[in-house]
Amino acid sequence: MTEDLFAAMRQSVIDGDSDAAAELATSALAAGVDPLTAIEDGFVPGMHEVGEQFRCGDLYLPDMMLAARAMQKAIGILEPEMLGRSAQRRILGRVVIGTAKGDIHEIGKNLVGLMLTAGGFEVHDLGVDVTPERFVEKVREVDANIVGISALLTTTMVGQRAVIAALAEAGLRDRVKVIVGGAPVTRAWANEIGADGYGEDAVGAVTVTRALVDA
Ligand code: B1M
Repeated sequence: MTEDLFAAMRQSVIDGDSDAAAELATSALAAGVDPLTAIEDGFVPGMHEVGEQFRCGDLYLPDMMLAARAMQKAIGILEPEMLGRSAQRRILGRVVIGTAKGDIHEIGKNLVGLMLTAGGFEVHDLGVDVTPERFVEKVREVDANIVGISALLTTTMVGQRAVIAALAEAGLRDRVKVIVGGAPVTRAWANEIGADGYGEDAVGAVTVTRALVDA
């Protein structure tokens, strides 16, 4: 039963069918499916398939955009339930998060931000295509102790290194923990650029962030 639901979710993303994705997200909530499981096991595999077909030239940019829209519609419906489950008592830390300069992929970053919020962190989302200077400015403004940088392109991963360098230059590096993630990002890359943590997925990002602030 749940397997059929997940298969339909996957297909709705591949088809770029926002209405179907929304209906399936609503059905999942009604059936008591955990919203994060619905995203990770239902909708995300559809995105991976779309990415693979794009790589092979079987799908084009507009198809990828429609798929992203369907996925975002579904997440929008699941989001309140995810946040509602976290009756958090105290703020564990203040996070500034964004996608690296030159990169407009936001779904994974949004999911990480959502899970951090649900996990008890105060999250300041700078959006996509964020310059190192903007990260620095926001860290100062909100007195953040965690910086999260997402990158989905091999060409924009260097932007993560640039943010770390900018934080050091601004004299803020000792005050903040930096976590990085995104499809092409690895633990080895995180170590190479001097990040404090690496999140393979949204749950991993919360685990590593909690560990970094001793929560
Ligand atoms: Co783009 N794209 N895209 N794309 N896109 C990829 C990334 C690609 C792998 C597709 C492919 O070729 N197979 C490829 C990159 C190749 C590479 O660099 N090696 C690619 C390309 C080439 C491009 C363009 C260059 C295409 C073009 O214009 N010719 C272009 C670049 C635009 C730019 O950024 N300047 C482009 C554009 C787009 C769209 C705008 C159409 C759309 C994004 C829409 C949006 O975000 N609003 C899009 C999409 C949807 C994808 C794929 C299909 C899906 C990405 C996604 O949302 N995944 C993607 C293929 C793929 O990844 N398999 C692809 C679902 C999401 C939940 O997973 O983002 O991995 P993900 O996030 C995960 C983890 O990575 C981790 O946790 C998340 C949740 O589990 N994580 C973190 C992410 N950030 C983290 C931060 C952390 C910790 C963990 O700490 C801070």
